Amino acid sequence: MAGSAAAVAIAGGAVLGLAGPASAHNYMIASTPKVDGTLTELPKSFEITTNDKLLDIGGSDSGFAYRIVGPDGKYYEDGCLAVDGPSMTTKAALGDSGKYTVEWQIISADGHTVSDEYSFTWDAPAGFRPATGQTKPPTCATDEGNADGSASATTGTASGETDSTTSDAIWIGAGGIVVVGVVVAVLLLLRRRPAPAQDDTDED
Ligand SMILES: [Cu+2]
Repeated sequence: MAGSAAAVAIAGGAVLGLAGPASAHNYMIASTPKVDGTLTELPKSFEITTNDKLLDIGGSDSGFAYRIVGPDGKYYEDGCLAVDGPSMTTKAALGDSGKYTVEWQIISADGHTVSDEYSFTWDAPAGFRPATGQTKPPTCATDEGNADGSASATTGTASGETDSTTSDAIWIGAGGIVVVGVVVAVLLLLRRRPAPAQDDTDED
């Protein structure tokens, strides 16, 4: 259904000589820590911000992933992630200093999956007690008694916004078709009907 709607919108745009609606994927515009940056303090949360709303259907975080991989190849994120508008956050207790990798996956506003990774350097402050990483990506534990509630605060408004964007495109496309239809109809009428004789002219 979305496919045919998009086809209609694109056809409408094409008839009018316009480009079809842009369908770009979300891309990362900011992050904590920064790409190739150095952390000297453990951030409250790790965050990736993209250029557009994330598609978090029903607030389920389905299709999203956020991993903080240590120099030892272990996973340091807590397994819980929160999606809010264009951003995704998670918490991680890092281990020893060294080079870490952030692996992330999000669902774009257009429903497509985008994933990438980047690295940062962890320069632990004096007295930091390194956490123990997991050999497998942890799942969000809700029974450990320290759930911070941020994951459950996730809302699923992105899908609604995307729907309205899609229907905007449909209406724009449909409008184009209607305009073209009217123009064609008028042209046909003008061609089919010879100019009526005006009653007060003397063209003969
Ligand atoms: Cu896409």
